[in-house]
Amino acid sequence: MLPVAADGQKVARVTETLVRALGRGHVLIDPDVVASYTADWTGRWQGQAALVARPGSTAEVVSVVQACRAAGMALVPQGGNTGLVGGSVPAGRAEGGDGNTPPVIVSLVRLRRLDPVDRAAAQVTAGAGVTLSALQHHVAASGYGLTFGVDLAARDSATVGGMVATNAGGIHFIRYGGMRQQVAGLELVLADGQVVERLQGLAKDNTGYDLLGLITGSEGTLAIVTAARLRLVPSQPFRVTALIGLSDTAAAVELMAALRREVAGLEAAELFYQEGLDLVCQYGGLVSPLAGPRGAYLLVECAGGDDGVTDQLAQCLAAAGLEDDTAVATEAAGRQGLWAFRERHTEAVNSVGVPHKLDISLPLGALAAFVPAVHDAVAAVSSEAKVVLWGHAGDGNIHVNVMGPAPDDNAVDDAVLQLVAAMQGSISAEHGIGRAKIRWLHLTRSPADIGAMRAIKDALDPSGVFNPGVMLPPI
Ligand code: FAD
Ligand code: 2HG
Ligand code: ZN
Repeated sequence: MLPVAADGQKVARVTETLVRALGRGHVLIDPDVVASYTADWTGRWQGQAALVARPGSTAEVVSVVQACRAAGMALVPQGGNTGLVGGSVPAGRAEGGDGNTPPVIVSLVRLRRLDPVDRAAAQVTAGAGVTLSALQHHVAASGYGLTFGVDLAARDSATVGGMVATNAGGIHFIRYGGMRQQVAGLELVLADGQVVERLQGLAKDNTGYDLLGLITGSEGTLAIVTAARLRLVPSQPFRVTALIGLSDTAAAVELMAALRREVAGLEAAELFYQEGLDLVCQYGGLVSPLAGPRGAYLLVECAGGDDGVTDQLAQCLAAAGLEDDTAVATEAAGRQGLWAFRERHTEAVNSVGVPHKLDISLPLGALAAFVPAVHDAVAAVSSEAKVVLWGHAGDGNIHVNVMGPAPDDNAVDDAVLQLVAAMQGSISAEHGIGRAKIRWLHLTRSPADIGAMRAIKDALDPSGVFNPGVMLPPI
């Protein structure tokens, strides 16, 4: 360990170097300002940082990486800081780098390059710091009838770089897949400061390992994403949203199967329950259009070239005898009103306290059995816990939020994730591993899997400067 004075001198030297490279306004050292970057969105994760660097170009990112590497300081890449597994904030001292000095947070929000939409390729190149909503507006404004296939409720803050780094899923996964399916190219800064520029967006390119696929979902542990070349999909002019009250999860799974078969433009199939709806209504001052209580709710969105999608949806709901249990909207305001019941779950839960967040996926056939089983599993370890479930049911992805137990009491997390592993599911469907899930990685990844991941980390970041303490367990 370095003596404290040497530690302070080192931070001062790196600060000086970064001020020269980035300008004084983009090297943040005031403890109050730095503190606004060191806590995560949920309030569950917070740590210490030596400073925050805000590079405004790829060359400046290289300067930050080189300066930190030379000083033996670790780096925590950060985008919109909406991640839900603690990966975007430092843990504090004693992890990575020289194991003594707190890390540098590299905020990528100033990388706001937005190239003109490439109509022929249906692609666009965006800087890592572009928010999802800025990307959506940019693509819509091109007038080419294109849109971006991934959407999520944190759209006003979540960035392209963060979404690539987490391989974000979101509400349209059922139709378009997640970020990995949209990435046609990346620009990266590696741990040794070299830049990999792969932004041509070639449809076919079998030249070696799939580096783009590997970096997508690497949670800032292998490289810093500075820009992405993203695929676009045709925007659908007609859209219908339906909130459907159902007897239970099994009925929701059955309806989803029918929708997949019979409605060509199914874009979202989102599940939630009475507890969550009540919480959202209370928090947001909203009133549900369906009389409760119901055993489950499905929010469905279908989109297509004309209102034929409404007919397809109506026929499907009629066949299931659900017309009277459905609220439908086709106008933007009405659709947004229905989406609010689903999208406001995260903020409503956070308003009650710091939740235990478990983002799991299961084979669709196991979903109906999982719901009562997870309530039982949590009740068995905590009598005070309140469980709220919701998620992207079309993808078998349930967000298990548990309120009540202290944030660092892992009993409920353990009970839920053991159950998920026993049911052949995944302990992380779309949010990643971050700091939150490391101790459970072994439940669904074998020693051979984890060994391969570690070998990749060691090869690309041998000094462990990128996001130490995230994704991989300590050796
Ligand atoms: P951050 O939170 O800043 O970072 C996330 C991770 O990426 C960290 O490990 C960080 O180190 C790394 N990182 C960030 N930028 C870079 C970069 N340029 N290069 C390398 N590494 C980087 N997620 C979903 O998948 N689906 C959802 O439906 C969804 N809904 C959400 C709704 C709400 C209300 C909230 C608060 C979050 C939601 N999320 C969802 C989680 C979150 O929005 C996503 O994980 C998002 O992709 C994070 O983007 P960000 O820019 O905020 O990244
Ligand atoms: C969602 O789909 C997000 O609402 C957040 O992925 C989930 O807050 C959560 O647990
Ligand atoms: Zn989600």
